[in-house]
Amino acid sequence: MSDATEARAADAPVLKTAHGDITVLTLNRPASLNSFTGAMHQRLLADLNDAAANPQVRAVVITGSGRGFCAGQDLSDPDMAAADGGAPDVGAVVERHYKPLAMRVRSMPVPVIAAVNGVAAGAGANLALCCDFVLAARGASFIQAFSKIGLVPDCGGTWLLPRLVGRARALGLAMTGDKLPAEEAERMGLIWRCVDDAALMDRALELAQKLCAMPSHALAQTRAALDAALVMDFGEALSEEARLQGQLGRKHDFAEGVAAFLAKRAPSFKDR
Ligand code: T3D
Repeated sequence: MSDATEARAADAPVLKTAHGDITVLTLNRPASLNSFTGAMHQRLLADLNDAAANPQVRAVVITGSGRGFCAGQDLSDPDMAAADGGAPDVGAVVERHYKPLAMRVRSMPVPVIAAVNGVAAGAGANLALCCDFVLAARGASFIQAFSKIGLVPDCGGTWLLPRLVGRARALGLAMTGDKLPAEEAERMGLIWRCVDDAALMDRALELAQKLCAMPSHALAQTRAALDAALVMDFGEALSEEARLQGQLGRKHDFAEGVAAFLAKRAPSFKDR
């Protein structure tokens, strides 16, 4: 696998490295546990948009530098303060930054893996939960920190939490703001897997590599179908499955998957 780190200042808010077909985006404000500033938002969204538009990219990994994954909003970022010095318009910040970010992650044409290397708090926790897979180091933790500062979960938290772990646990996590260790997060089904700290990036890249060899378009449609089915009745979900299979069945990747199976060879998928 060839690695290439894009030339950026060492203190750029997001670092970008290509590992073959995988783009690794590293949140890079370690002194404040990679909390979000306006500049970090802009860079991350631009990098995700670039990855989405680049047909060479078949998986994205998001991780953090230093001991944290992301501590959510940088509570001291002057960019987030009200221009007139009054109370900040937190809703506008969420609308301007967190909603586009969450929507972007959830609509990527390729799988997105969060490699959670340390604490993930507030919108940082929910950014991870927006991803298709959350792999967390054993030493990592998840905190719905919002209640401690008088807010509700954002960056998709209100939608994601009850769907991932049920209402009782979602409410417990959101109301207490307690720290949830990665192993417990795995046990309750909040995340995909907890791995040894030192193995985190290797495991994340292995998973990404496996996904790179799979039919990206069908994987993205699988995500969309599962999300859509949550608000459908059984019959509607069956109809949606038929509609999607109708589309996918006409694509290159289906013909290639079947041909490869019959020829007992590895498939070469390319649809986006
Ligand atoms: O505009 C809007 O606000 C809308 C958007 C809202 C979305 C949100 O994400 S709201 C939730 C914001 N996040 C938080 O409330 C989490 C705040 N951080 C913490 O509670 C703790 O830092 C942690 C539990 C995450 C980790 O604790 P610990 O003891 O391991 O580390 P620490 O010492 O608290 O933090 C290390 C440094 O990072 C420290 O700076 P220092 O003292 O070494 O100079 C700390 O101030 C800084 N830091 C951590 N989180 C943030 C932060 N600085 C700014 N903003 C942060 N969110």
